Amino acid sequence: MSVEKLVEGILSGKRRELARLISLIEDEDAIASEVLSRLYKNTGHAKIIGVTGPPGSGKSTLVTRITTEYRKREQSVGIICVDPSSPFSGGALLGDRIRMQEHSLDDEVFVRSMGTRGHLGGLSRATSDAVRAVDAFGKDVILVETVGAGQSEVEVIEIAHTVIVTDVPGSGDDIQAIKAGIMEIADIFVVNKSDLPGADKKVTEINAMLDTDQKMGTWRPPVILTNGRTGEGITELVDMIEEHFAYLASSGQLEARGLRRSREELEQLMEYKLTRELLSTLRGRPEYENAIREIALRREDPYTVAERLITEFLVKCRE
Ligand SMILES: Nc1nc2c(ncn2[C@@H]2O[C@H](COP(=O)(O)OP(=O)(O)O)[C@@H](O)[C@H]2O)c(=O)[nH]1
Ligand SMILES: [Mg+2]
Repeated sequence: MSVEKLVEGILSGKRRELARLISLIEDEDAIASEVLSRLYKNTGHAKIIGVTGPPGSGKSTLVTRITTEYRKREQSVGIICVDPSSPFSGGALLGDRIRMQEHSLDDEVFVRSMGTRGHLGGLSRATSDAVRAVDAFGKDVILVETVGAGQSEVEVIEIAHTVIVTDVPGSGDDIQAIKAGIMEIADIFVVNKSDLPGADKKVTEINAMLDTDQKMGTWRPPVILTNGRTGEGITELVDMIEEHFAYLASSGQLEARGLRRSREELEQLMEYKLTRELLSTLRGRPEYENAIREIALRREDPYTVAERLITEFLVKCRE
């Protein structure tokens, strides 16, 4: 499929072309960057919501429920799922699959799970590119589901405007897990499975933890009780997402965030391309290979050589 056809297809709302682009993104195909570069000006309209938390805490169920609520509010929805254990990627319980089907017939909902092949760093890059593709496609809201565990999930979640961290009643150890890094990224806490014993206790625990948080800004993350099975608390949750977005806009953080992300992305791309460019011109050159030998023989040191090579490169660039 040509770049032209993909760009036009996506901008005119063709799901097949969007699905194709996401596959190209996953394969790190060069065409994907070309298409994304063409689509960039059409992005930046979607509200991006990250949902993270331990496996089995009800993320996929909540994502489905949130989608239903946004459809009621006449917003179109995209779902990107980075949870390998997710119903969207096949590990479904029958009930979840049936619930998702209601959306699979809805043209205003696009669901896609990301393959877990490749490196996790690559996965987070691929996820943000996929979100960008869905954004250009024109979805009003994009939900990104990831398992809350390592650093890569934290990175993935950085693309979201609003981060929802899910938890369930019981298991006091969870609180420790949350403290270890997920805590700081939460804009909204959800205690799901409110039908299970200990739900109120969990809410109190999280609130107590928030009380001791020194680094908290002007937004105190609310803790919301939900029941994924009945849908209780979902209206309140979506109201809170909207409130958080309005807060970001009115506090100037939305704009600041946009600038920060643009800078990070540009600098990451330049770093990558510059390094690749520099190394491809140096590798194989006798003086370069010789310098490496000299370093190994302790007749040169890598600090000085790196400094010299970069200075030489920059001087050449300025000529
Ligand atoms: N009892 C109870 N079970 C729930 C609730 N929400 C979701 N579940 C169930 O919890 C299981 C895991 O849910 P899932 O959405 O797949 O969790 P995920 O791994 O975080 O995406 C499924 O069997 C759901 O039906 C809830 O509010 N109460
Ligand atoms: Mg899931």
